[in-house]
Amino acid sequence: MHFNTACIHAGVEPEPITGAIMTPIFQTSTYVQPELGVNKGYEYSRTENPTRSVLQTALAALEGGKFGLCFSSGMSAIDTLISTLKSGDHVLLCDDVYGGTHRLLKRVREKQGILSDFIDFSDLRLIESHIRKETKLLWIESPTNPLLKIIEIPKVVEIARRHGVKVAVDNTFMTPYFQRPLDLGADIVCHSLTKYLNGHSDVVGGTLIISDETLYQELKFIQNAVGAVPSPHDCFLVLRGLKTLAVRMERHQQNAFDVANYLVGRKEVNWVRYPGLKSHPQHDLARKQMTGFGGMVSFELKGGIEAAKRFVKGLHLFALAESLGGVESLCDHPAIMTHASVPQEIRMKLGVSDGLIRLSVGIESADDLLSDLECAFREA
Ligand code: P1T
Repeated sequence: MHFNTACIHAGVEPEPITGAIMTPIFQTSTYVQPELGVNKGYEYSRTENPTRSVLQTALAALEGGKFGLCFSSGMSAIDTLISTLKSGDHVLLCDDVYGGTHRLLKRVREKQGILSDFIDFSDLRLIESHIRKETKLLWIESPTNPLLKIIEIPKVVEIARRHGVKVAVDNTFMTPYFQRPLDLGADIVCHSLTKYLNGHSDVVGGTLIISDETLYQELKFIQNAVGAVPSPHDCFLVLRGLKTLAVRMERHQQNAFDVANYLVGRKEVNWVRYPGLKSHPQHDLARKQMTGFGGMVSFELKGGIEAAKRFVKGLHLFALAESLGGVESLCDHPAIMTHASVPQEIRMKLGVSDGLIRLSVGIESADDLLSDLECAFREA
């Protein structure tokens, strides 16, 4: 089945009693058991829910994995994976990650003895030299959030295999439409469903996709034991969002190209980062590893925080808001918004400066988006 067809059909069967073509919202907490010790596959909705089961199957199919598990947020998906580790274990992460991932590792899990280092994964020798015998997991975002660096997933996998370490890829920015990390050798794929997979900015959710049955059973056990599960209604909404994933991603990309090319020509901008631009330092790697470049564009304004304040004030169509991946365009100021939880000295070292702006380019008419940016530059 081609990917576009799978977005609409994978995992979805007509409901057997009525023939309803859309998966119903099984808004129930529990299930009546016909006799003691006998059930119809469902006992309690923290453990299993039919709407969630369909979504989990669909997501696994789109990522080319055997198993999917869904959670109440991207963060709870990440934390469930971290919960497979024990005190003394070590995680090595790429340095430019979502601020919440940094906060979870450094301010929550470190107190419980799970150690972590954040390093530049584009330097493969650095990865090798930071792996220790306690290292259990390598964590990649590619492209990274917010600087859109590309990490060579197969090369990281090669290093991990040599050391018996697992590799997880947060594929939120690309979605399986443009990048399939399991095909590139990764063990685990993670998503914030809140973003492109749902696509309509009306759900917070997360998922983990895996093919190893033992790891799946362990994660499923934690999913039930901890209980950070999504509601049936949210699962329904994500299932609906998935149906248009392919067409949305094409349009996000088309608009992102227009926005990136427009920004390149502005004298108020120091640099523009979009993996589809030839000027992106890892454009060739992006072409090799991904089948497209997504809808996220980052750029640095000359004039720091004051210029940034004036710029965002001048926007009318791009909404000043955290998050990304919805049909509407959003503008984020990482230093003050999404990455405020990353300590300032680390942000500065990475290049998450006060002039940095991250755009989630939506699927509106590109002309309107460019006019909006024009207006903001006039203001700035
Ligand atoms: O927000 P939540 O659904 O819990 O997902 C967390 C998360 C995980 N991974 C990536 C790559 C993310 O970007 C996020 C959330 N990010 C934002 C809210 C943001 O604006 O970047």
